[in-house]
Formats: sequence, C-alpha cells, structure tokens
Amino acid sequence: MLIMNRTSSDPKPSEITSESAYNSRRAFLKNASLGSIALGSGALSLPAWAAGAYESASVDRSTPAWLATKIAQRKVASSNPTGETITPYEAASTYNNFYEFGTGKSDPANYSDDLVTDPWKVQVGGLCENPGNYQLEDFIKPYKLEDRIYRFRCVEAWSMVVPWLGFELADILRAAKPTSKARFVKFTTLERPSQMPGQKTAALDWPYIESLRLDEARHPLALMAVGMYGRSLPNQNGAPLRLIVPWKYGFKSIKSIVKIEFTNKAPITTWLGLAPREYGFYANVNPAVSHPRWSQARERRLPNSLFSPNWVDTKLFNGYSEVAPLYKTMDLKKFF
Ligand SMILES: Nc1nc2c(c(=O)[nH]1)N[C@H]1C(S)=C(S)[C@@H](COP(=O)(O)O)O[C@H]1N2
Ligand SMILES: [Mo]
Repeated sequence: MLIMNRTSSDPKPSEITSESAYNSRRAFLKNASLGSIALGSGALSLPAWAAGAYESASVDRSTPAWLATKIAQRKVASSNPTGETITPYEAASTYNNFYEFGTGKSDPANYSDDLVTDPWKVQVGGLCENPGNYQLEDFIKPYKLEDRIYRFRCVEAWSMVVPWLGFELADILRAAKPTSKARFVKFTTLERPSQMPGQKTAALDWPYIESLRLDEARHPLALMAVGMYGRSLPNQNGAPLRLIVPWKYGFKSIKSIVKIEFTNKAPITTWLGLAPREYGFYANVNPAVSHPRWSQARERRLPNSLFSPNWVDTKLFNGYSEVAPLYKTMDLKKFF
C-alpha cells in the first residue's frame, strides 16, 4: 500500500521479511521456549487441515472468557476447501499491514501489544431500522462462530491461506435492517493514538475507513472475523473484530472495527481517497488489471523471502468465481 509521491514508500527489499529474519526470530522463540505455549494449550484441538500451521506459533494472547467460550463452541472446519497449504501462523501474524502501528511489515506485531481490545464497543447506525451501541460480547452473542479457510491477497502481490474464525457479515445486515435508502455499508477503525502509535503520524487519514456495496456485503463469503487459527485475533491482525472479503484486495478487509453505518452514497474510503488511480472502490482481485506500478498477474505466497519468492498465479476474484454475478453489468477494467 505504497503511494507514488512518497519517498518512504517505494517497495524496499527490506520490506520482504528475509529468511534470516525469520530464522533469528524462530531461534529467539525457541530459546525463550515460548514456542510451546500454543501447542501445549489443551484447549486447542487442531483439525487435520491445521497440521503444521502452528509449528512456530509464538503468541497466545489473553482472550476474554466469553470469547474463549464462543470460540470453543464454534463450528470447526472439517476440511480445507482451498486445497492449498495453510500459511503458518507465525507468518500470518508477523508480516502484516496495519498502518495504525506503523508502515513496516513487522511494526504491527511489534507495536500493537498495548492496544486494549476488551472492553470494546461497536456502534451500528446510519440508514437502518435497528441502530445500537453494543459491547462486543453482546454484538456477537446471537451468532455462531465458524472457521473459514480463505485465500487472502494483498494489492502488493503477497498472499496467504488463513483459517479465519467468525460469522457472516450478512448476519449483521439482517439484524440491523438497512432501510430502502441504504446502498452501502461503511466501516470505521478505532482512532486511539495513545495505543496506536502510527496514528501520531500522517501515514494515512485517520480513522481508516472501508465500505462495500450492500449486495457485496450480503454475499455469504464476506466474513466478520474475531479470530484465526482457532483462537482470538492477535492485535496485529485486527483484534477484536475485522472484516474479511476474500475476493478483494486485502485493504478492503478493515481491522479493529468500532463503527458500522449504512449510507446512501459511496464513502470515500481511505486508500481510494489517497490514491484513486491506484486503489479503486471495488478492488476486486484481478490478474488482468495491473496496478499502475506493478503487475497483478502473480503473487508471492507467504512465507517467502527474496531468495524463494514462492510465486503463484493470481486468479480473478482470488478464485472465488461465485461472486461474479455481483459485477456482471460492470466493466471490471473501469470499475477496478
Ligand atoms: N485499520 C486498518 N485496516 C487494515 C489495514 C490498515 O492499515 N489499517 N491494512 C489493510 C491491508 S493493506 C491488508 S493487506 C490487510 C492485512 O491483513 P493482515 O495483516 O491480517 O494480513 O489489512 C487491511 N486492513
Ligand atoms: Mo494490502
């Protein structure tokens, strides 16, 4: 998510986590014998698809009791529908984009420990019949959680396969009942510079904002995630509540959500507002539409390094062709 007219923003080799960085981190974890915490936790019963994914998992963050209970009661995925290797937890939780904590790939993991995610409030409002202010626990109480194993593709051309854990965004729409005037749903991230050091900089216009058309939001693939890899979300991955839209570039999947509003007009979302020629409102994964500064034909599957980039071909809608009807009247080159 790098901007043309910022010198600090050109993709640097150092932004790609090097093999040695991975190895030294792993060595550190072994020495600190933290690596065993997650594996040793009896609460986690790992399905077959997860084999190996936790190998070097180092983080076992405290999870509020109510959330741990809900997670334990979730519908566990019986198989991995992507048929692709699950990205190790270690990679998915240390190579992140979350500019609220800095623009470097390891900044979110390094600087998000102090973010307080419990208690957490979610406000639902705008053009809907059932607005409300909720504690997160009450907000998600009606919904049964489940694992959803999805490919996830960043506009920067790296990707991963992650077992997210959550419930359908469509459930929220059914509960909030957007009025006939509503056409978009707008999401807002927490603004709390005291705990989000990146917000003390002008890296982005804060707070981070994203949006979907209502029919996109109702698609059963769109997920509200409260966890990943069978546990609660680490702060760097958007705790305690984030969006996952697997057929769109990762920047649509907004983290640490505090507000959900229904609007009549398309909001100016964060990256669209910053660089409209580079980041469109739709941001559907499309190998045929290049970013102005790089091709989108391929992607580097995490974990990777400069020495083994692990390239795979990018698929239209990230392989989720079931969403194609949402866009059948649109020129995907124009509405990118
Ligand atoms: N609030 C907020 N949400 C965000 C971002 C961000 O900087 N701030 N980065 C986005 C981008 S560009 C990507 S690729 C994904 C990365 O999610 P991950 O770190 O869990 O892989 O989060 C998205 N959501
Ligand atoms: Mo991204």
